[in-house]
Amino acid sequence: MITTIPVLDDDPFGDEILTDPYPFHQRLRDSGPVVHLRRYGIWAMGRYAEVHAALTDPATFCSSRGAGLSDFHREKPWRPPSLLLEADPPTHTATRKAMSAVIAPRTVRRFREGFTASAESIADELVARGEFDAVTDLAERYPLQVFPDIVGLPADGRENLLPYGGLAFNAFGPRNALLEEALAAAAPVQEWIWKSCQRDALSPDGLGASIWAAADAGDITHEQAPMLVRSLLSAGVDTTVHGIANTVAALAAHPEQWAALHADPTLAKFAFDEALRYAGPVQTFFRTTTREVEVAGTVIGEGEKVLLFLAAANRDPRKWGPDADRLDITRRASGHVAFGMGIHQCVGQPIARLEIELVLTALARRIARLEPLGDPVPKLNNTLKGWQSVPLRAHAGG
Ligand code: OVM
Repeated sequence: MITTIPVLDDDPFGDEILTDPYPFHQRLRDSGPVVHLRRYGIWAMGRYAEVHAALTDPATFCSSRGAGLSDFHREKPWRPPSLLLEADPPTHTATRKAMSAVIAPRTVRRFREGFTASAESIADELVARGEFDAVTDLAERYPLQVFPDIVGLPADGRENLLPYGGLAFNAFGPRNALLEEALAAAAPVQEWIWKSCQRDALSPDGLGASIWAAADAGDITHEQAPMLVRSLLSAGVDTTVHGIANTVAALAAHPEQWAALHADPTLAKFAFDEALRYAGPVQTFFRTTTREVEVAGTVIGEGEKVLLFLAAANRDPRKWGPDADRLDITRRASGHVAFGMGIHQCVGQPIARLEIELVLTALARRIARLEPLGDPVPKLNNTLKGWQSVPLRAHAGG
């Protein structure tokens, strides 16, 4: 069978698509299961079936050549590659196992009390104020209040966490203005991050110290320990900030969905998964082919970059039905790929889920109606979809 390969000229890292990616996602999915993006000479997949299949076949779609556009076989990475995200088995296996043990559900359960207190005090304050910005007053504040403490980071310099995350996620894209701008101010940020990954910078009771203890136990090496702490700092802040902002923004834009959540705040868990399906922070990740592979009739050569559109897969009507573009907190959203899928699926998930469940519950209990006070302002990043500002008014309710 001869199939013609669909070719698109769009720039998925251009301002237009980053601002509103969903029309492009639909064109991508409808163009075919595998599409060539001429501008970058790469392949792209936007349908759930193929994205899921690629994520769960790491032997063919590898990560050690980078999870971004840059091929680590051809270009020097902007930082030493992550031992988790940018590694394949068998290297990945030991580091992943150690990190999963550090972030075990049993450990994360101990954070519930502290996270709840933080979430409730912020929610109380926002309700008392009435008007607030869901990004600066909530989504950026709460994770920064709880996460650095559980890692055991030094008190000074935490303002470097958001710029570092922004840089790390921009760095998966091309060297466009977004990445250049993030790199321009990066040196002191990177210095602080690396210093904070060392044993002597970390409090003795945090997740950072647990990673170092895993090195003492021989589960990982002492050279690997600071690199795994770096993974916590790279992936642990911006993701949850954007996840909270996107969830609150989506629910505020759908008053009937917020009303349903307020009526039954135990729906917070489901509402969050649905919001992640509907508007996930991490829009895309790359893989690189380790061999020639046929996908749905299209042959992709060895050493090719493949851009997986997680956010497009999460709205694929072939998977989610004709109303895939609709936010519906009663939907069974499990199976979405906002956290990825397979061996690289987000290892920090228990922390992220706990954070957002508790903050959303605190808000849902107190706020009957969330009134948008103007258009949200998008925040552009080569990988993360989110907002710079989401002005809201909270209407208290019993
Ligand atoms: C890492 C990492 C993992 C996931 C996402 C990410 C910046 C980084 O291990 O450093 O984004």
